[in-house]
Amino acid sequence: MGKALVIVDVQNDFCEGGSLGVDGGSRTATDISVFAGNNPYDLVVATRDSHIDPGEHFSDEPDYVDSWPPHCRVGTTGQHLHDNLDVALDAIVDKGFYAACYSGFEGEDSWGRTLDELLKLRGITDLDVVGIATDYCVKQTALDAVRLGYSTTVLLDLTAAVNPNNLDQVRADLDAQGVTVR
Ligand code: VGL
Repeated sequence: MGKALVIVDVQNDFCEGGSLGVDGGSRTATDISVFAGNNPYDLVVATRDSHIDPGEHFSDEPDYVDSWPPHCRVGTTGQHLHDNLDVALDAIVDKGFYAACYSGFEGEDSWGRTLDELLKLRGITDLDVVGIATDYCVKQTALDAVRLGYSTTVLLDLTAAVNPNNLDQVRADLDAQGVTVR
């Protein structure tokens, strides 16, 4: 068995000062870095939201559920990983060039390998999922992971939510599908 750390969307636009900044985003980046320094994994992968023209995912009047202010545009610093994320990454997976993509499993690395392919190549069976946002991309990545057969844990203290009021529901949804929440 192998165990991977999947770091979801710890990007400038999702941290304080970004176009879709989430409270606690930059602190989460720091905390993940400390955690990763103290806890060895067989593989460490970061995902990035990477938009070119994601259609109705962007809106001038966003509802913050299905539509959002423009964020993480390819070629802008908003799309870059946050400076506080100081982790040796084995791979980066980009998602969402032309459509909304909440799950890291919908992305590919620069060789065109999906996250699932990358994990299988390295014999990974277990995943810890951390990052931003708890109630969107972290949740969807973890749900896809269990669907694909990975033993999956979300480390809640190493996540930041768009809407902290969603957290009870997120816990319930993850728990119902067999994701461990710690
Ligand atoms: C995300 C809202 C819109 C996320 C991405 O990374 O959780 N949230 N796009």
